[in-house]
Amino acid sequence: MSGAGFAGPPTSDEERVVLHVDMDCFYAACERRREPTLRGKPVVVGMGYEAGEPHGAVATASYEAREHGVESAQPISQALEALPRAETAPDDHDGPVGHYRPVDMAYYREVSDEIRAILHGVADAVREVSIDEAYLDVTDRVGWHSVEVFASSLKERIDEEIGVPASVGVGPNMSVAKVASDYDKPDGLVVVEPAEVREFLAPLPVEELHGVGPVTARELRGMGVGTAGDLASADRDALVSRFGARGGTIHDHARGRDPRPVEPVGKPKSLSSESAFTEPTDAFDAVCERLLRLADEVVERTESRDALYKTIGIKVVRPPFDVNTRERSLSGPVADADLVESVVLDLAEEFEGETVRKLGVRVSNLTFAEGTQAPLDEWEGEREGGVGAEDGLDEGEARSEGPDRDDGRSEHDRPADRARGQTTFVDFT
Ligand code: DCP
Ligand code: MG
Repeated sequence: MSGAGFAGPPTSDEERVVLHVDMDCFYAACERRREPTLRGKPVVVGMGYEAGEPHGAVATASYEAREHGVESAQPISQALEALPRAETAPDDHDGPVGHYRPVDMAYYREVSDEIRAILHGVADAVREVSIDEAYLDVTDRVGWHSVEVFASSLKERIDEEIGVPASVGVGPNMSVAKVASDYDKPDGLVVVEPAEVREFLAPLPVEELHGVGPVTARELRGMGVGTAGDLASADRDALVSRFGARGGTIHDHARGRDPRPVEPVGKPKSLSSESAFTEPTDAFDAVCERLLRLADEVVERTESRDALYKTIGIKVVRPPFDVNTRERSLSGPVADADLVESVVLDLAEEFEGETVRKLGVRVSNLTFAEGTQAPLDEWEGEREGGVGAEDGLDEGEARSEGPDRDDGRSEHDRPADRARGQTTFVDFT
C-alpha cells in the first residue's frame, strides 16, 4: 500500500489506487436480504417506527421508494402520504405502496461485519467510515489497467456472498473515489484514472465534492462558483480567506487532489515508511541499502517521540502485485536502531535474488516513554492481529510461522536475541 499510514511526505496522487465502497440503500438492502419478497419493491426503513404507526423518520428508502419522493430524514407520516402501507392500503388503491420496516441495527451490523471481512481481505488498508461505507487502498494489488475488473468482481462477491448491492468508485485518492462511487448509484462502478480526474470533476455541481455541504455550496454560488471546475480555477487565497483552511481543502478536492492516506480510523500504534524503486531490481545490495534507509527514517521518528516498539517488520513487493510481509516480535519494547537494522536485514534474507519493486519497514506495538505524547496525526492506525496480505485471512487471524528455524531460543536478555522471537505474516498497512 503506497502512502497509507506512512510517515514520510504524502505519496503523490498518481501513485495510488483507492476504492470507495458504499452500499446501496443499505438498511433497506439488509431488510431485503432476509425478506427476499421485498426485492424490486418500494421499501422504507424507519427510525423510531413501529408497525402500523405513523411516527418515526425515514432512515433510508429503496430506490423504488425514492422514485416517489421518499428520502432519508423525512417524517414517516410524509412518506406514508407518498406511499401508503402495503398491508393496509385500501382495496381500491391502485397507486404504488410501500413496505415499512423498523430499524434493526443489530442485524445491519452483522451484515456490515461480513462485508468488512471481505474488504479487509482484498485491500492493504481499509478505512471504515460508516456502517456501509469504506475506503480501500489497493495500490499494491492492482494497476489502473485492471482495476475495473478488480472492482467489478468485488461488487459481485459482496452481492453473491452477502446478498446486498454496492456502488464502487475508484480514483487516485479518497476524495475522487468518493465522488466516483456516488456518481452512478445504485449498482454503480465508476473508475476515474489520474489523467481523467479534472475532466470528470469539472462539470459536477460543487456540493458533489467531498467536503462541500449545502451551506458552503450556497456561499460558493454567491461567489459565482457553481461547479467543481469553477472551484478548481477559483483564487485559492480568496477561498482561504472566506472558509479558512477548509477553503484550501475544497480547492484541492476540486482539482482532484487529496493527500490523505487511507488509514484505519482509531488509535494509531505503529509507524512505517516505504519506498518504490524506479525500476524493479534483483540487486540484493540495493534492496538492503534501501531497507536500511527506511529503517533509519522509521527509527528517527520513533526517537523524536521517545517511542518504544515491540515488533519490527518489512514489506517486500515483487512485481507486479505480490505483497510479502514479515515481522518479528520482541519479548519486550525496545528503542534500538541497531536492532531494527539487524532484524530488517535478517527478515530480508529470504528475498535474496528476488526481483523487488517496493520495500517498507514498520515498527509496531508502540509504547511511549513516560511524560511524552505522540501527536495523533503522526501515527498510522493499526489493526489488531492483521490480515494475511497474501492469502486474505480475516482480520485477527495473523498467521504465525512460529519460532525462527535458525534459533529455537526464546529467553535471552539482549534485545538482539530477544528479537529472534516469532516471525509472522501480517497485513502491513
Ligand atoms: N442513515 C440514517 N439516517 C440518515 C442517513 C442514513 O439512518 N439520515 C442510515 C440508513 C442508511 C445507512 O445509514 O441505509 C447508510 O447511509 P447512506 O447515506 O449510505 O445511505 P444508503 O446506503 O441508504 O443509500 P445510498 O444508496 O444513497 O448509499
Ligand atoms: Mg450507502
